Amino acid sequence: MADEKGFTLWFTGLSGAGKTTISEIVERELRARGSKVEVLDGDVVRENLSKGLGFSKEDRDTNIRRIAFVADLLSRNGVPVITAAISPYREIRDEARETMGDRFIEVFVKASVEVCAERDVKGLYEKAFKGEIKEFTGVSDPYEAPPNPEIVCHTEQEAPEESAQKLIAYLEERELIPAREAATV
Ligand code: ADX
Repeated sequence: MADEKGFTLWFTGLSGAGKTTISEIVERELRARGSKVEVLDGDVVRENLSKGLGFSKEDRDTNIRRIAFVADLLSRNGVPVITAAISPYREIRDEARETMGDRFIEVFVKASVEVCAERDVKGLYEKAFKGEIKEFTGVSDPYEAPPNPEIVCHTEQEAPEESAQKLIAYLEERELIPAREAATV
């Protein structure tokens, strides 16, 4: 896509809420439209850019500030970015918003601790409830929900595809991506 507009879809939500799943669908859809979108996923970032960081408030803040730094660099150069990290602290998300201004689009991927624990895709909630993992978001560590996100994905009721479609529609609405051309017969 020539002359793409840069923006950052900033996902926030509990582990297991659906951030990675939705981000993958949106990424696929944007790429299918010729976009140079990049994804910064918490689990992946922690394997490289943030390797060695843990889950204290200080380490999480460092992780999120690094993600915001890269998202800002890319998005201000016309590259669409999707970030998918828990990003539990409001103040640090607001810092990212401050830096990126209009380019920052906060997406609350919303599911309760109970539902995420029931899904327990990675088996981490079980360990967290037993106390085998300390400082686990939503169980033994805080999660500060965004008061005014641009978009909320209610993943307890919506399928990931529906959430992704909602995001695509929002981006089209704001003319950050071109509307899909009607299929020709
Ligand atoms: S963040 O708080 O710094 O934004 P991030 O999204 O990068 O977190 O990483 C969260 C992922 O790390 C979770 O999806 C989970 O797989 C794993 N994890 C391991 N320990 C914890 C913990 N104590 N709290 C939350 N997630 C954890």
